[in-house]
Amino acid sequence: MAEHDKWDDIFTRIAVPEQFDETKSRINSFIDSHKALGKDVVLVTSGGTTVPLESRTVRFIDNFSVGTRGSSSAEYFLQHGYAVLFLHRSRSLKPFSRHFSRLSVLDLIEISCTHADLETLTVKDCYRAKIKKQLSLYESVRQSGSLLCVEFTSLADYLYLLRASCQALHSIGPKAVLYLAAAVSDFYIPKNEMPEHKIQSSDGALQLSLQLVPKMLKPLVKDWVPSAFVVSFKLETDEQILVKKSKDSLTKYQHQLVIANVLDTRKQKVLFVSRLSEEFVSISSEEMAAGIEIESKIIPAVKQRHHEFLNQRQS
Ligand code: 9Z3
Repeated sequence: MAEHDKWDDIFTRIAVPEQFDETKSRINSFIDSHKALGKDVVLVTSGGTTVPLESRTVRFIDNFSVGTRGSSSAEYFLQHGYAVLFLHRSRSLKPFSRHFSRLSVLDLIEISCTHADLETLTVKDCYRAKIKKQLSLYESVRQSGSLLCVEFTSLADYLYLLRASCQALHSIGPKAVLYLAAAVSDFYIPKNEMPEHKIQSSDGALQLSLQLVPKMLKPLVKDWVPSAFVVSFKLETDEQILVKKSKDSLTKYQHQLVIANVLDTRKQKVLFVSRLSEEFVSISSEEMAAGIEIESKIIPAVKQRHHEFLNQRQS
């Protein structure tokens, strides 16, 4: 089967997300409003996908990604003037609220007594400045309407929503950036091969047969958003194969940039691989200790390359 047909085929083999039409209209309105303003728009994908083992899902296959890269990158894109369509795994980290992900609401507030019988809930002093800072950033983004968060859980949700987002972004041409940081499963179980009910352990040891997910970058670059600036991520655990695999990906899919990272060092260094160059973006141990995030350096570097790409298209 030709690659293109495999892609069409997979959409018939996976379940359509709940409320797909409503979500699609939210995405379309968001893109249309920013198109009217002439803004650059980035689609940031973030977090891992689940692969259900049963239709009425009790068990699923998952991966490590919590969405740090995607959620922090979204904040820096907003700071750099982009509107952000944030396609993220449900309950993974989100821009602004991510700064409090290790805390529960019960850690943040306390009961204080102002008068004898009057109890009020107040934010603890030690968190006040941090909350105020994130709240005011969040509020200004909310008022400008420059962030739309859309959730996925399963691989099927992700694929449908990715395609719908790309088709909407197509209308803004090279002003669109795709920043594909989500850790997407390479394997899935087609819906007609999935048992409806919970798999019973009384049936003995479980053997799974998973199908390969066709690589989505192919139709994405070729058909869905052919004039956008496309950034994919390449994750490996073995640094030795990273550059070759990134270059192979660029050759195969013909997109603009691969950001290559190794699992253990991904928060400290990444390698930008393009057709003409390879360049490290990193932060020092001192910067890391001071709370500087690598995404604060990645995003300006992506923006610079995106704008060079835009200038080439316009000249
Ligand atoms: C990445 O490489 C991201 O940087 C991470 C971020 C998933 C490592 P966290 O969420 O992690 O901050 O904890 N994303 C892409 C991973 C991936 O599956 N890439 C595919 C591949 O390497 C190609 S698109 O084959």
